[in-house]
Amino acid sequence: MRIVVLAGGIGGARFLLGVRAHAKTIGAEVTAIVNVGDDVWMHGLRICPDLDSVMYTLGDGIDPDRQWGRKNESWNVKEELAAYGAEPTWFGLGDRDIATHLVRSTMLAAGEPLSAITARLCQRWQPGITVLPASDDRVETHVVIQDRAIHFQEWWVRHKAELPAKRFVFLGADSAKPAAGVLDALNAADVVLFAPSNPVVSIAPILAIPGIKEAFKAPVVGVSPIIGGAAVRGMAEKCLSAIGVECSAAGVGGLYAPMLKAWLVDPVDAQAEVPGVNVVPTPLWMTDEAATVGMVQAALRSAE
Ligand code: GDP
Ligand code: FO1
Ligand code: CA
Repeated sequence: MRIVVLAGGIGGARFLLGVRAHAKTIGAEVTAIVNVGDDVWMHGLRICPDLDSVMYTLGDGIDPDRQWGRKNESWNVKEELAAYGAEPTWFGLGDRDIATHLVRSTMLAAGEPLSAITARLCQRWQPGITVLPASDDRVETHVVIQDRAIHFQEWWVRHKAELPAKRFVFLGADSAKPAAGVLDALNAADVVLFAPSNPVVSIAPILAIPGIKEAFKAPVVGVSPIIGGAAVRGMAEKCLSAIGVECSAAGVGGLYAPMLKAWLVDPVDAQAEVPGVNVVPTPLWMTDEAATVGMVQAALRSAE
């Protein structure tokens, strides 16, 4: 069996731990198609937060408290940059993490595509699944605030999502192509899962790349990141309100409805209705790997 998962950072990575565990027991192959909309240049380095969250989480290198960057991190370079007054000072690159960005940026400068670079980085982290960027082209999420647009990281990290967002723009998406391997994975898939990732800034930028949605031939099952009208963590409420979608399991399911065969919601949202979609209540708290495996099993059952 071949399972393809669309994923963002933390929610995507934690879901993939469960997908990988279940795939091992049934002998399935897993490919993750990961959002690149958060990617950014900082201090001359290319940072890919969602790819790195997936890679570090599955490779047991993620910081368990922050849930981004490396565990056992030190911050000497950050302090030295601050001593030079080098902007941006609001974005923290840890010393260990910087090694990843150096390898990536050097390979980009040599003309390598992000998909090949990610495969190279994964040789070290051995995630046990195939990790693909959604695109090898530059696709970047920018946030339209009052009178201008700023990079998603500036909105989220610098301004802590406190500047009201009018809309989100995926710069470059229109002319971007799916990364090497993405369409092949979708064409060969037996099932496509949407991780419980942020629908607006993690899943939408993947779906905005022409050719990806069109390549869904297998049944698609989505998992709600919203439980009881709230995001489990992160900024989904603010993102959904910016695009005028109710922050609820039904609201997010409605966004994906034309693509979905089934939509997993937590039992507290059992009443949610998504026209034309089989709504499946099942516990959606990824408290540990076993709980997440239960979600994956329910998702695979509802694809049948
Ligand atoms: P990011 O890129 O690091 O923001 O991570 P994602 O976009 O992949 O995931 C963020 C989403 O994960 C948030 O909207 C959360 O609501 C969701 N999430 C986090 N933990 C859980 C959980 O245990 N269960 C469910 N259903 N969603 C979760
Ligand atoms: N998040 C923060 O809140 N502050 C930071 O300084 C920060 C640095 C950072 C560096 C590398 C990386 O891969 C992620 C980093 N993040 C940081 C997380 C990231 O900004 C966002 O949480 C994600 O892009 C949302 O998915
Ligand atoms: Ca993200």
